Amino acid sequence: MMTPGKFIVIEGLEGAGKSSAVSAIKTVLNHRDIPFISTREPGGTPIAEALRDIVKQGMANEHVCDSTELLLMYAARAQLVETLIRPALANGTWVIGDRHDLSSLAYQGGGRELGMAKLKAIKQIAIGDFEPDLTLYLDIEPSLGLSRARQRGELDRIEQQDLNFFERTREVYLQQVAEKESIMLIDASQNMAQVAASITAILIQYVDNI
Ligand code: T5A
Repeated sequence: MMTPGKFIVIEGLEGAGKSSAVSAIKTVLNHRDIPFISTREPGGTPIAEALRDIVKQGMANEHVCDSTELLLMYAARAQLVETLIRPALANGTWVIGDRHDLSSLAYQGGGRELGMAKLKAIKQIAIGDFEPDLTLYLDIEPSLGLSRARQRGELDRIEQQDLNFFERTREVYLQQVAEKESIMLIDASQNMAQVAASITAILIQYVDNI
């Protein structure tokens, strides 16, 4: 029987450096000849990318309600998991995810203060017990992350929230790190080379221990 692939997820606040982290993971998998695809959330399929546009930009003259935002995130995730991630893993292909369910727990559960009970119930409906095999959480002070994101370009709808929103979001990330062994914390305030080296070391150890 085919050995299933692994689902590796990168998480963190805006400007944490997720794009460079994904590159570091790809380098390790390429060196080991491990087949992989990479994806992002919200997004990753045509339907999920259309939902991403609404989530990121909103619509002129209409406010996106918090519960609408939550449901759009899970609609996009359900589509991505069912049509892309599960089939790839079943086929022995690894999947690198730029964000996954932990983002909803942190941003909608923490940032938007919708609470964990609601989040857990919606997750069950959307993707059941599906979980990443390994999550690398890039931890950064919100003010530093946002200043990096600002240098990169204009801030989108969610990035324009106040600092308290991102403090609440980070708090949930840190709670989840404390609760789950499958989430590894990386200090994302280090320079890019140091962050990449930390990620590479964790991933090599993970691959070697399978
Ligand atoms: N969201 C998403 C939810 O609310 N709920 C959910 O369930 C999901 C899935 C997604 C938005 O949706 C929200 C979260 C987000 O607000 P996005 O465009 O995917 O939108 O946003 P981000 O994932 O946050 O993307 P960013 O590009 O902002 O963050 P990255 O990818 O972490 O940052 P990156 O790598 O592009 O780096 C940003 C800048 O910082 C520099 C880079 O060169 C770049 O210019 N940088 C560093 N500079 C110095 N030192 C380092 N170590 C650096 N690392 C990066």
